[in-house]
Amino acid sequence: MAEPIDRRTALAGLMGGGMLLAGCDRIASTSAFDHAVGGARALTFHSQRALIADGRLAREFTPADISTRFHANGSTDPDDAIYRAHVDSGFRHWQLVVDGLVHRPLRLSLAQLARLPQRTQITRHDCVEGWSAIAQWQGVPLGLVLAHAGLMPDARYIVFHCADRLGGDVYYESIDLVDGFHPQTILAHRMNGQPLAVAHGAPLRLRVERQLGYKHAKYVMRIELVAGLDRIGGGRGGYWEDRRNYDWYAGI
Ligand SMILES: Nc1nc2c(c(=O)[nH]1)N[C@H]1C(S)=C(S)[C@@H](COP(=O)(O)O)O[C@H]1N2
Ligand SMILES: [Mo]
Repeated sequence: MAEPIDRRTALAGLMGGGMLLAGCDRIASTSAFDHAVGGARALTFHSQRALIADGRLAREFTPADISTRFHANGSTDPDDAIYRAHVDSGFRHWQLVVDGLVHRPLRLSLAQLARLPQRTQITRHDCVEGWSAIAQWQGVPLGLVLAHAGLMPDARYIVFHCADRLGGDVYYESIDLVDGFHPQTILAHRMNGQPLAVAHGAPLRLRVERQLGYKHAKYVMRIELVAGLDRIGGGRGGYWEDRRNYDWYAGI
């Protein structure tokens, strides 16, 4: 698909003011303008590219397809003291941190996340260990949160820092902006109509439906926007990528 706006056109549009924007894709040009003026809904060039780069959707299922059992895998009950305190207080004081290469670092409570526009989807989770299960997930499109935070031009990757450790190392994962702004990429806080259980990543987990299970970070505490992944964890973009050489892009 041809890009509706390229960097040169966008820059020309910005320098020339509103007039030159008339011929451009509406969302892209508005976003470029917002970005240039530091507007509250700024999307960067990268994120515009992400929005249009690959819109393919993962398959969605019907309520009748939902699995009666959904295995919980990896960490299922983190023992981190701060996390335990959040469990004990029903996550009332928990806040998601969004920081790094953003114009407006955010701290969002569960209540605030629940008040943002929601997406609900019934999808199949595929683990490399050889099992799959279908569930309904509800959450906030990650792209919305990113747009609120306003990405800086250098932001290329989204890192999810988790509350749990496996074998001594903190679990983390990362995705690029293409998947970050994909409509089915959500920060899920409900599963099958219930608040997310601890075993499945309470209070908040990533659903990135076009990739394998290990990319779906549970217990997300902090989302960090970075220019590169080399200085995060072992430098390969995720816990299993570092440990077992799993692919960073785990497309299904
Ligand atoms: N924080 C964290 N996220 C994680 C894991 C983990 O151990 N810790 N395991 C991953 C793997 S390998 C899979 S298959 C899924 C399992 O999600 P589930 O427990 O809801 O089935 O979470 C992924 N995300
Ligand atoms: Mo997995």
